[in-house]
Amino acid sequence: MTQFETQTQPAPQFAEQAQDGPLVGIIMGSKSDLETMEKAGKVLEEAEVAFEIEVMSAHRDPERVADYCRKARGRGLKVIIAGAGLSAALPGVAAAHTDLPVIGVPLSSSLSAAGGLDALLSVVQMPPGVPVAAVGLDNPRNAAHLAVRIINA
Ligand code: AIR
Repeated sequence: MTQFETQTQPAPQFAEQAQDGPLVGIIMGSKSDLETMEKAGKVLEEAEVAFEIEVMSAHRDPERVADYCRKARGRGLKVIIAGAGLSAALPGVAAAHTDLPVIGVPLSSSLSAAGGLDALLSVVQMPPGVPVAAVGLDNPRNAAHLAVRIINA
């Protein structure tokens, strides 16, 4: 099997760091996002990359989001994966409070406008200088694959 036959390779060189703490922070705007966002955790588990998973809303709990993202680098995180639906501000707000790479996951829900296009545009349309790498709608797995690639770069 060549390295291109699988999407994600394990990151054995980080095994020691992984024992000390998470390298990837998975955050999401609501508990209702958890079932979908847990799929990112599964990919990271398979890649043997340590992660943590937390619910925090950019609109309902903005101070918590700011505090988490400001402290992320100091705590040893390398990448933040942020998933949210509707007016999905979480990835952008995260990127405003950290210089770590932020991967946004636009999510659909029963209240979505245009089948989730609201969240997709909210995640993608960041102002210059505050980057968010976006994956497809309801595709946290790709966010995790991308996080592993960033960590292994
Ligand atoms: N959300 C929560 N705070 C800000 C936003 N944009 C999003 C969540 C979820 C959707 O609103 O990410 O996808 C609905 O949340 P809830 O808690 O009402 O189920």
